[in-house]
Amino acid sequence: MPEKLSKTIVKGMYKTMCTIRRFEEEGVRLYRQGFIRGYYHPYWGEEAIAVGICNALSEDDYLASTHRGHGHCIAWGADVDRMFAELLGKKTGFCSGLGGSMHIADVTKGNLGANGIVGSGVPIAVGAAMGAKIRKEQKVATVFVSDGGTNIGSFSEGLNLAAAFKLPVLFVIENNQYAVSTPIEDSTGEPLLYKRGLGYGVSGERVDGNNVLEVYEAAQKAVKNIRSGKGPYIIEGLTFRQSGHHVNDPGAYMPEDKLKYYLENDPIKVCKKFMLANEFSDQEIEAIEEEVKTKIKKGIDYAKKSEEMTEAEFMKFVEEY
Ligand SMILES: Cc1ncc(C[n+]2csc(CCOP(=O)(O)OP(=O)(O)O)c2C)c(N)n1
Repeated sequence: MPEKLSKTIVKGMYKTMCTIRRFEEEGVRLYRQGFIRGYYHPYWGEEAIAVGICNALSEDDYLASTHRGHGHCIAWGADVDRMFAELLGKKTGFCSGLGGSMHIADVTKGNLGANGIVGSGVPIAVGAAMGAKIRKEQKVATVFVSDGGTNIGSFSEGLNLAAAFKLPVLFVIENNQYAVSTPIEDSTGEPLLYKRGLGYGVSGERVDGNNVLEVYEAAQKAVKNIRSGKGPYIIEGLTFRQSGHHVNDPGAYMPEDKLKYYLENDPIKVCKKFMLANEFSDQEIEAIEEEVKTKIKKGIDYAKKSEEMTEAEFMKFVEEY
């Protein structure tokens, strides 16, 4: 094991990545079986970014997420029982089943929410960071945004404000190379998206978004600098959306060779290869995967057995808010 890493950390990161993957596989199955309404945007294939970043953060920090946010919430430590319950519209879910797949939030734990409005996590995180700075708290607000989200005005405005006030914000660009059916090369003249920050005085870097250890190392360094008052930073993780935009999009416009490359370099495969070369046995890895399977099964059972809100309970929310 390389000096800077411990076996426990690697095991934890692998377990969380497997949890996200299984959550999505089973979530999509539940969607297709008619248990989940609305849209479903799977995070599979991008696990290394959420997990590498969140492992470098602390429980007191803030998270702002996207419409593809299940992985961010799980990496942040959200209970999968309550996440499945939210997806199934049950009152035991994080938002009593009223938010669904795109709006999982737990403000009591600093998770300021996934969000269906592209780019909207940016002002939320920047605002949270400003609050932390005013209160003299050492918190970091992390916002995940995908390549399409970097073209939204709030991204530029947020970068500018964060830079001007040296706010503790970590901007994480998940460059999965597609915004619905638009490939990245059709939406920007500068493929290195972290460079968007340079005009505002915000530095950044691109890392291999399919390599959890690389993401984790960059995040550790960035978080340390941000916490010490050096202001915002951008980490761009290059990855690939492994299927269509949402469950009902076959993604036929995605080039097969590119997809094949990224499936072969899938973040879970990459991490497993590292583990087998560094002190882990097949049996140890299988044991982690079995533990995850059991946890996910328990989560689905919990969600299915949970109740939906009654009409009277639902109306109370409408009247109160
Ligand atoms: C402000 C806004 N514009 C348009 C949409 C419709 N929409 C939903 S997801 C999406 C694409 C987002 O692409 P990207 O930010 O790259 O995220 P990805 O789906 O690749 O994770 C669009 C255009 C929206 N939800 N919000």
